[in-house]
Amino acid sequence: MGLTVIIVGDDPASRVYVNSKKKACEALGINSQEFALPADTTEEELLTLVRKLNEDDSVNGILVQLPLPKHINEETVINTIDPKKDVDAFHPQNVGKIMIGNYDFLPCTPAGVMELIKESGIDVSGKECVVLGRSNIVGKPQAMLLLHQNGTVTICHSRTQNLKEVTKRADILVAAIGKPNFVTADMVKEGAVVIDVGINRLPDKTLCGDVDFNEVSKVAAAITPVPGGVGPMTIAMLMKNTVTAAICQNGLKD
Ligand code: L34
Repeated sequence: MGLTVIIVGDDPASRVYVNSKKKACEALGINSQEFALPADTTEEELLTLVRKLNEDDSVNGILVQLPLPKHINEETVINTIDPKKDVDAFHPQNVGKIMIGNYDFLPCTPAGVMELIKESGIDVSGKECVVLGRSNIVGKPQAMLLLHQNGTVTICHSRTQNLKEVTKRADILVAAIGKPNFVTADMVKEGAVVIDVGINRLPDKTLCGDVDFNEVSKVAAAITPVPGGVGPMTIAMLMKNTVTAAICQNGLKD
């Protein structure tokens, strides 16, 4: 079985994440290969590579690390990946399946958040869940996964009015907006579960989440740190999806 990761250009953060993905594969005995393409790769060149990998039976999973350079249309690239090899679950066919609730893959970051919630013994059913951020990669699918677990879900975004009133209602608050220390203690209900998806690099190169950890941890019942919280879970869920892809492609699924 195997995971193929494509990275275009030399974004340092992407390099770190891709290296972690390769290391996780090694640790688990999953074959992996990497295509590191120069930043001036054309969209057509990238699409040609993806099509070739779609046809290659030794490749079970294809992951094109985002973001891509501006001249490449991410949607076109995602749409070209064979949905059966789409271990990110970004292809519209997989997104649609998730919406319906009958899916093979879940997107890695939201799936990692759900795993953290489950493993912490937190029951989502009937709870007020507030998701900050509405990206296709995290916010929207996160809301759907919380809904599947019978949460009462609200999605907040840059146009949300009275944001603090909404976040204060949350029993489970997931922050995925990409703004350092945006969520402050006055926005969080006493005893809430706070999950920080943000990975922001400060000018001094340190990492920080979307949540002011030091202050919010005083009011939250449970909170994830950055680093060492959701990020590693994203990688773990990618490994799971890669195994699922191999099982499905080899007709081993029961
Ligand atoms: N196609 N692009 C595609 N799939 C993905 O699932 C991703 N993502 C996001 C960016 N682009 C992608 C990731 O892999 C974000 N992401 C990711 C993966 C791992 C980590 C963070 C983001 C991670 O391991 N973070 C460490 C810190 C790493 C560091 O030092 O920078 C942590 O402990 O949070």
